[in-house]
Amino acid sequence: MPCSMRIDVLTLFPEVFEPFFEASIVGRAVRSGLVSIRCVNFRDFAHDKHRSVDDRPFGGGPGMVLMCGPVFDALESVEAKCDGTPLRILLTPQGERLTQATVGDLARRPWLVVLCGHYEGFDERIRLGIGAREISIGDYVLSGGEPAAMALIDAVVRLVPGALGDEGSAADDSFAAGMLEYPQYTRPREFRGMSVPDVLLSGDHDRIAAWRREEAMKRTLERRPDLRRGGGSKGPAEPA
Ligand code: 6GU
Repeated sequence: MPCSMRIDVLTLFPEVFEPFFEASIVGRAVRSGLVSIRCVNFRDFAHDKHRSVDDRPFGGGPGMVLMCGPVFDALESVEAKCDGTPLRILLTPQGERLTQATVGDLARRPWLVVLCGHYEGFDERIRLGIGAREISIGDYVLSGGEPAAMALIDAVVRLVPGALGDEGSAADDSFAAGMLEYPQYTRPREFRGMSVPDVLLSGDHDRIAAWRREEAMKRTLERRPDLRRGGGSKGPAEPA
């Protein structure tokens, strides 16, 4: 299988990605050569003998700020290794919130470079200078961009054609059609007094499809009415 996507991850913690890149759907896509994923450590591009990558903020205040030098050098080194221009993604809680629509767009790009921030964030000149798409995975604070990078990469890789065994399953996913998924059951037919709905055992594919559409709609209206109002790309609606 030809490699249809390349992803470079720039991070201070490459080791946390190793098991993730080997497991499940992402692992299988990597092993089959469908995607190629590499990690680069900002620290390998530090400019001093202490291998510093961060420093105290000008103007004072808590925490440390990721410095320009190692970030620009790491980015330029990664991009020099390959022809073409990647889409740069800066993971930050200040970015646009990630949605399935964005994931679908990213899955069509041949090359992504994903930058994970840490500490109190990036020097503002990194943001200004690299022209990245800035993405957040939700309205809560993570200690760093690494879990966000894993979420984004998982969501993107499963949409690369061939990554899922059954090509139908991505189209059925929650959010793919602005709907949550219908309930699923497997054996046994009865568990602790709870039975599988009869329709699923009926063998009548039209009735099963109708039941699933109805359950998906019921669940979506109950839990995420904002998805039906066309707010799916923006997350839950703001309270009035
Ligand atoms: Cl991308 N980074 C951090 N540090 N926190 C987040 C986030 C990203 N997305 C949601 N919270």
